[in-house]
Amino acid sequence: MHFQWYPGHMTKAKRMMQENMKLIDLVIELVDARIPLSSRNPDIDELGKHKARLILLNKADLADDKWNDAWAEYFRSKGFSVVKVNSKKGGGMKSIHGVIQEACREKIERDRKRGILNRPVRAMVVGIPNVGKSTFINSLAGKSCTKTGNKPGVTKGKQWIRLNRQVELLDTPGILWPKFEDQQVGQKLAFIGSIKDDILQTEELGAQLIRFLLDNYPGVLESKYTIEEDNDVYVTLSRIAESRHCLVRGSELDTEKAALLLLDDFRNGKMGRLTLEYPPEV
Ligand SMILES: Nc1nc2c(ncn2[C@@H]2O[C@H](COP(=O)(O)OP(=O)(O)OP(=O)(O)O)[C@@H](O)[C@H]2O)c(=O)[nH]1
Ligand SMILES: [Mg+2]
Repeated sequence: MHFQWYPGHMTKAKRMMQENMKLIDLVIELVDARIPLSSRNPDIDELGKHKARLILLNKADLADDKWNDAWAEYFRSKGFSVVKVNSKKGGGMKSIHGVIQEACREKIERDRKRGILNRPVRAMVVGIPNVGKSTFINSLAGKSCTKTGNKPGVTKGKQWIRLNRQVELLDTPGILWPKFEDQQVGQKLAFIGSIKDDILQTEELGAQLIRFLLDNYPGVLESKYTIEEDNDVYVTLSRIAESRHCLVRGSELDTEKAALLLLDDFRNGKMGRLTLEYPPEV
C-alpha cells in the first residue's frame, strides 16, 4: 500500500508559508505525541530556520505520559522550547503565553532597543494534517475562530487570529512532504489519521495496525474487544468483526467494517494511551 499523499493544496500552502515567513517571529510546530518524530515534517526546519521555535507535543492525552516526558526532554536537548498539551481539553495551555514570550525574548529586547514598543509577537502554527493546529488556536483564544474536524485537510487557507495585544497567530493548512524515505513513517501517519483515508485500503491498514499492536502492545486488543489475539492478523481481525457483530448480508463477517472500527477506536484513544515510537537515545 502506498501512503504518499501530497496534493496540490499542500504545495500551495508551503509556498504561502514561505512567503509569510518574513512576517513571523516564532514558529509553533505541533507534533503528535504518539509519533513525535514521524509527525515532524522535515520541510519545517528549512522553512523556520533563523526563527524562534516552539514544539508542542499535542494530543498528549492519547500518548503514554512517561514517554511524553521523555520526548519533551529529547526535544529540549535539541534546543527547542517544548510544552506538552491537550488542545481538545485545554491541558497545558496556561503556560503557553509565558513560553511564547520567553521564546521571543531576543526579538522583544531588540524591538525595545529600537524604540518599538508593544509590537505583538507573530507566530505561525504549523504541522502535519489533523495534528490539532486549529483546535490549539481555538483553545488558546478561548473561542472558536477556526474550523476543526477529525480528518486531514480541514484548513485550506491561511487565517490570522489576534489573541491579544501581545500575540497574533497564523493558522495554516497541514502539510506533508513529497516522499517518505521510510514507509513505516507513512504507515504511522495513516494510523493516526493524517493521510486521507480515500487513498488507503482500510482492511490492509487495519491488519497492519493489528500487527503493530500485537508486537508492541500485546493484550490491548484482547481487553478492548474481549477476543483471543491470534498471531495471524486476519484471524484477529475476523474475531474483532465477530465480537462487534460486523456482518454483511446478515451472516458473513464484515472485516472491512471491523478494520474501520478498529482504526476509529485507535485514533480516538479508545485503547488507552499508546505511544508508537520512542526517543532515539532510549
Ligand atoms: N484527544 C485529542 N484530540 C485532539 C487534540 N487536539 C486536537 N484534537 C482533535 O484532532 C482533530 C483534528 O483537529 P484540527 O484542529 O482540525 O487539526 P488541524 O491540525 O487543524 O488539521 P488540518 O486543518 O486538517 O491540517 C479534531 O477532531 C480535534 O478534536 C488533543 O490534544 N487531544
Ligand atoms: Mg486546521
